[in-house]
Amino acid sequence: MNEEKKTLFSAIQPSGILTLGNYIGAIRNWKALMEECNCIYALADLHTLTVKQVPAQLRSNTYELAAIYIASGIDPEKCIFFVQSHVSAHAELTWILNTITYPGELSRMTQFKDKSRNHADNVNMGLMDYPVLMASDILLYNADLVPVGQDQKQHLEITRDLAIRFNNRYSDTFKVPEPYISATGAKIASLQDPEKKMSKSDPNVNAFISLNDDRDTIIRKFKRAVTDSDTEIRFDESKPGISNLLTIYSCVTGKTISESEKEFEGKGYGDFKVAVGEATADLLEPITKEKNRILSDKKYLDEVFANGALQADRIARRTLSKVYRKVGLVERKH
Ligand code: ATP
Ligand code: LTN
Repeated sequence: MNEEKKTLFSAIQPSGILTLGNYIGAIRNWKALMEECNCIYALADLHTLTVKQVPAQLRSNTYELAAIYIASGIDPEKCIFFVQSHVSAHAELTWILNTITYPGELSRMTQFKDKSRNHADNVNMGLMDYPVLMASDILLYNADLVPVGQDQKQHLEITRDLAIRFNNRYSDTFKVPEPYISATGAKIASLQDPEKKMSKSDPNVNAFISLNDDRDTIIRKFKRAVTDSDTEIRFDESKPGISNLLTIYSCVTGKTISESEKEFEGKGYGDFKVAVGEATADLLEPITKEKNRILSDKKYLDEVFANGALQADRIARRTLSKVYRKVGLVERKH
């Protein structure tokens, strides 16, 4: 690791096939940051267990997500790329941090409230403890920056609170991380309900673009996207559907919002929706192809995982030993 560069940590859950929202809000930024920072990226498989998973599906989703990352330009040679459950320090630090976390601050989290509602038959301790595991992920690596979407900002705040609380109680140990939320694409909305975020677990498949959708499906979903009854293609808070499509168009083409507005001046919603679909398909097609190629080589992915776990474990163990010492646990000598 280069000492002069900032350390950046992020993770994504292998809880299903990624959406365009995940790509724009997470992966794309991670790639851009790889040159500037020492990057550590994890597949947060332990987090996915907070809602019911089909075991075989979780395993295949984890490989699939790894292949998507690599196909999107996250080079495992240039960052530390690993599976969260391969580094046991994450679960171990969670236990210690749990002892300084109050139930009230966890039950207040928006994601906990939302997920408790959506998974009413399985409101488990893990779901409530989700932000503490996330704090452990980040604090083990002394990360300066954590790129996340807007929806994760609250979890970053609790991570900072826990770091400060621990440092105050036991002396300076953790670096207090900063969120890194990119200005555009921080929140891509659902195509069916532009007030909601685009989410891979949405029961309505027309609400999201999956990275596995083919060109025709992508275009069809954009054609069906919910918009208003106006005709003007203009970015405006009162026009969330069109504004979302403009954001997507600008993110996938690299054009600014005002360039995009100009391009479609005088054109109808129909033409615009097809153009957004075409541009999105142009971006995703080569990634999907490369992902399928990588996915057919499990041996390569297992090697990437083993190598990443080794590097991550070295850093995480060092932090965990320090924490164990600070809280008064007897050091294991051999
Ligand atoms: P789930 O639906 O299973 O809760 P999700 O689709 O919200 O999952 P996560 O795995 O929770 O995805 O998030 C992965 C990353 O993608 C996070 O950094 C998150 O902020 C970002 N992200 C998720 N959805 C969007 C979105 N609609 N727009 C922008 N970024 C997003
Ligand atoms: N909860 C995050 C995924 C995640 C994460 C992290 C993000 C797990 N651990 C640590 C940043 C840092 C989400 O994006 N849904």
